[in-house]
Amino acid sequence: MPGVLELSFGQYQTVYNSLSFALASMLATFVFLLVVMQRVLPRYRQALAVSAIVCLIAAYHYWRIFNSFTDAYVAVGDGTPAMDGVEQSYVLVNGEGFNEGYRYIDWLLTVPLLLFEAIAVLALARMVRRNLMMKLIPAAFLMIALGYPGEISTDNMTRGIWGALSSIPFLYILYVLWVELGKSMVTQPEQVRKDLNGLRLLLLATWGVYPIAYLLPQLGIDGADSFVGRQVGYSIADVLAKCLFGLLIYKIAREKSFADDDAFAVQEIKEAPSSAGKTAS
Ligand code: RET
Repeated sequence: MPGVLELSFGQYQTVYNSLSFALASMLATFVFLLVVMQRVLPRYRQALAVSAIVCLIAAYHYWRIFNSFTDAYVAVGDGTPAMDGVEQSYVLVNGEGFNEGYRYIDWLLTVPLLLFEAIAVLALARMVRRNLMMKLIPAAFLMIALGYPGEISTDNMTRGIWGALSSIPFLYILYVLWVELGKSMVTQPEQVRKDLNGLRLLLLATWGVYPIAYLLPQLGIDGADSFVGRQVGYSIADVLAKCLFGLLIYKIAREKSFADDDAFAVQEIKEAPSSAGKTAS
């Protein structure tokens, strides 16, 4: 818990809007994925279903985080901000702390599912898939469980130690995705290979934001600034890692469906003449 923290009006609004933006994005992506589910072959629908579930779980948690935030902070001063020249600010009410736990529970559920959907969309042989999941899922659990004690600590040393421990499974996940998944990519059609590469880059770029946001206090950014930075950083990274990632999974599933089944491709192109079937839309 960040202790007694005072947020300026602008800082309060920034966190409020980031959480609200993330909640809206998760809900919209959830609906979108459900609607387009029929536009890929049945064998790829599981990946889309998992992606939709990830967005729903996240929407629920963002709703809880949002409420926890608005309950935890109360306005002090009665003037409207900037109108009477006195900045209104928000303080954390004692005893009603902002609960960072929702975020970690969300990750505990969604990170393994995200890894599952990335593997599922490849439609690899059962043993290869099993092998990858057996490595990735325990590592994802460890990464998040080890990060949490540091997240709720106000002591930089404690934060650093748990952060370093959590980074070990994090690096292992990146290694498995890069090296082991790379081997499976060789057998994929050309366009799918390109998209998968994009997926891995997106994963690296967005997953990299989490440890950086976590490290803000260590980087000399303290108190309210670090709290706001973390909330904004985690929210944006979550939207990219869940929503954008889900949309890319859909694109890959659609391309693979076209590549696997000519009749399905022809049927889909007839139904969607503007897309001309060259780029999956
Ligand atoms: C922590 C603690 C500090 C060290 C590291 C971390 C990594 C977190 C990651 C979270 C990814 C979450 C995703 C959620 C989307 O659903 C726990 C912040 C390495 C990589 C992808």
